Amino acid sequence: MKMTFRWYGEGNDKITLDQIKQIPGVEGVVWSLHDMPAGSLWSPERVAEVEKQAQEYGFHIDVVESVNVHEDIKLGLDTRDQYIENYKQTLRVLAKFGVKVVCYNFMPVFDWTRTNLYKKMPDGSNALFFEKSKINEIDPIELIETISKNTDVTMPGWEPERLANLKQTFKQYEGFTAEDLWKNLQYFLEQIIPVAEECNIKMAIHPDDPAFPIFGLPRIIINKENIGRFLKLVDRPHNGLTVCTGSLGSIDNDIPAIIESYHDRIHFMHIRNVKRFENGDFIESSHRACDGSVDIVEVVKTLHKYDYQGYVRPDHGRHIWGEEKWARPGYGLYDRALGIMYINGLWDTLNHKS
Ligand SMILES: [Mn+2]
Repeated sequence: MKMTFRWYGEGNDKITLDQIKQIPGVEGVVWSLHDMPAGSLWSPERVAEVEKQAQEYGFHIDVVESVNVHEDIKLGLDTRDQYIENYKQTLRVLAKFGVKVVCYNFMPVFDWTRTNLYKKMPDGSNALFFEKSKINEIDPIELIETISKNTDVTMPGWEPERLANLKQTFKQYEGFTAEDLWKNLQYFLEQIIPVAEECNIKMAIHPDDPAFPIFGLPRIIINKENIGRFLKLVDRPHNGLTVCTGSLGSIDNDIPAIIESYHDRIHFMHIRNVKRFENGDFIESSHRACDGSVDIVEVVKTLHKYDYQGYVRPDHGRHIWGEEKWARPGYGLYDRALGIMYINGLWDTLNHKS
């Protein structure tokens, strides 16, 4: 297991590399060029800047999260080929810098979605919360306005330029089915995976968050069965997975069983916990197994059983010790650092021969 930490980049993340360096066991930063719109070509000069910054602290830049997939690719429009071409070219650029894993997702329009970014918990912390009944009532455009008013930082997947033409994008998705999305995903993979193989970059799709359709838009990377179908679309090792325990944990998935079945195709793990409620709501909790609905101990044990050599990062954390005043929602410093220590503690215990 190789421990990493997501970093939004110089000037874009209030958390510094100096702080990340002091979290035990972190070997690399998970990064992206967050200002590059989906479908654009990344330049070597920009990647070199990140590499230089990371190297000063001895961090590798092996994992990119994400190289976003342009909406036209998901929609299967004629214009998709130029964006796929840019995607391939970007992979070739990344390969020159030794990038090993590219995380991406294939969710129509919306990336991860919550109804409240700062839900107060009884202990005084607050966390990302999803209220199912609210999502059924709320107009998506209203939701975006609420989220962007709530925070002065741009969140990945919620970039203003992507969301500016939301009404038009919704129109394009009228009548669009899950099968259409599967077909367009297959088209994308058939183009991309051979280039990924040539570059030795492992593609690692992130599951949909939450793992069910919202606003009438299909979501397909949601459970064990669908992940099995995904892996067969292009049945090659470079077509692999990011297993995000929090996203898959938004519904009653048996995540250790998913790891059992597909461990040889997992290139990246996002480990975090969520607490589900009977009415379908969920809130992000501490990493501890007893604090949420996902058995994180069993997750880590299963990875250990298969001698998992891939990358891991703690995923979203709660906002604690007042950090909601400055931290990007879900991406504060403290709870993610605590999460790392929990994961490291489990891993060290499993490694310990007594
Ligand atoms: Mn995740």
